[in-house]
Amino acid sequence: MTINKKTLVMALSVLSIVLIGVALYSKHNFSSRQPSVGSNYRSCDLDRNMNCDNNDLLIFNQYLLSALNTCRGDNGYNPITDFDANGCITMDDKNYFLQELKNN
Ligand SMILES: [Ca+2]
Ligand SMILES: [Ca+2]
Repeated sequence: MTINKKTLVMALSVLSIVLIGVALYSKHNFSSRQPSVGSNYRSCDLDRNMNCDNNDLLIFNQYLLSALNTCRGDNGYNPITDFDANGCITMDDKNYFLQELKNN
């Protein structure tokens, strides 16, 4: 791929617009900043290190042990473990998790 000057200028303009937007956005939200769940992390990245790996599998297994066969509203229900979002924690959720892990 060849990058001509016009493309480069356009890319730089887009980049600066994005940067200004980000700057304005973070300034605007500075006082009311909240951690937004699942914004930059994949759902299989349970320890939030930007990677889906064996550590996440270990964490998932721990969650699963305490949450297996619970449904929304039950004691021990953990929505992080509900990968197919059907409101109950089953072995299906583990399969979904493993699939997501494999797609890493
Ligand atoms: Ca991880
Ligand atoms: Ca489920």
